[in-house]
Amino acid sequence: MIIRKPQALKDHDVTDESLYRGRRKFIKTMGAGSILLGSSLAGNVLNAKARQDDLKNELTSYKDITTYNNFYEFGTGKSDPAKNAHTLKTSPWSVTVDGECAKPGSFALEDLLKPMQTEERIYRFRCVEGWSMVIPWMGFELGKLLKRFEPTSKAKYVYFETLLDPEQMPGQKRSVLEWPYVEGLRIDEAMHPLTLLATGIYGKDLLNQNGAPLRLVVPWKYGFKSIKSIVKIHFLEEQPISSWQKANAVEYGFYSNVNPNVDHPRWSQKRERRIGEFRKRKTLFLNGYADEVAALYKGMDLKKYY
Ligand SMILES: Nc1nc2c(c(=O)[nH]1)N[C@H]1C(S)=C(S)[C@@H](COP(=O)(O)O)O[C@H]1N2
Ligand SMILES: [Mo]
Repeated sequence: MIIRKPQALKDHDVTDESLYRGRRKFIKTMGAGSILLGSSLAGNVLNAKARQDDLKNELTSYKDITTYNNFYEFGTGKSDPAKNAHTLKTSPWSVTVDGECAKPGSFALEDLLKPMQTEERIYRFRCVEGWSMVIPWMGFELGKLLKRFEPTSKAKYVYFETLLDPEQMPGQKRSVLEWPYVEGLRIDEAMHPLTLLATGIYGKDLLNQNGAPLRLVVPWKYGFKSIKSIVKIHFLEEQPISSWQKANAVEYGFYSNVNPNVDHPRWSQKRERRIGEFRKRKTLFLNGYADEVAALYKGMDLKKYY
C-alpha cells in the first residue's frame, strides 16, 4: 500500500496529491482490505497487483482528468464540461432501479451508497476517438449493488440513463444526441468484478464534469460506455440501444470493446495518445484486461459484434 509520487503529477498538482494521500490513509484505517486489488480479483491477484503497480506510475494528472472531458450535456468541446458543468445540482440526487428485478425502487443517493464500501481502482481509460488516460477511481463493483435488487432470470441486460434536465444540462437544448444519454451492458458484463460505479477520482468526490455524483466505469470498453450522472438503472430482457448506436449504428455498436484489430470506419484503433504524452502507444486488446474479460466474448466474432 505504498504510494509513490506518480510521475504524471506536476508541482501544481501537489495539493491534489496530498489530499489524495490523506484520504487514502483514512480509507485504510477504515479497514478496507485490499484497496488496490478489490476482493473479487483474488483469483488473479498477482496479475492484478502487477498491473496496478505499473499503472500507478502512469497516472494521468488530476488536472488533465478534470479539464479534458467528453460530456455533451455541457458542450461538445473537450474544455466545455469543466467550464459549464457547475449548473448541475448533484444534491439531492436520487436513482431509480426498476424492470426485471424483485426489489425495484427509487433511492436517495446516500441510501443507495450507504452499504457500499468504496475502494480505489486504477484503470486505463480509452476513448473511441484515440486518446487515453490512467485514472485512479474511487468506487465499488456495480454487480454488488445490482444484486441487492434481485434481478430475475429475465434480466439479460442492464440499461442506464443520465439525468434529463436542459436547465441544468444546457447541452440538452441542442440535438447533438438524443437525450437523455443512455447506455447498456449485458448482465454478465455488468456483474463482472472489473465493472465499477465510480463516486470519486484521486480520493476526492467526482467533479460534475466527470459525471458526479455517480458514473459507470467499464475499463475494457471505449469511454462512451461509461455513462455519467446516472439517475436510472433498468433490468431488461432485450438488448437496449445506446445513445451512440442511435446516433450512428454503423460507427458505434453495442459492445464497443477496445480492440486494436477492429478499426472505426473513419480511423484506425491500433494506437492511442495518452493525455500528457506526445508519443503514441499501442492500444491493447480489451484495453489490457483480456485476462479477466476475454471469456465473456468466447466464440463471438468481435468484428461483427463491435
Ligand atoms: N451522460 C454522458 N456520459 C458520457 C458522455 C456524455 O457525453 N454524456 N461521454 C462519454 C465519453 S465519449 C467519454 S470518452 C467519457 C469521458 O469521461 P471523462 O470526461 O470523465 O474522462 O464519458 C462518457 N460518458
Ligand atoms: Mo469517448
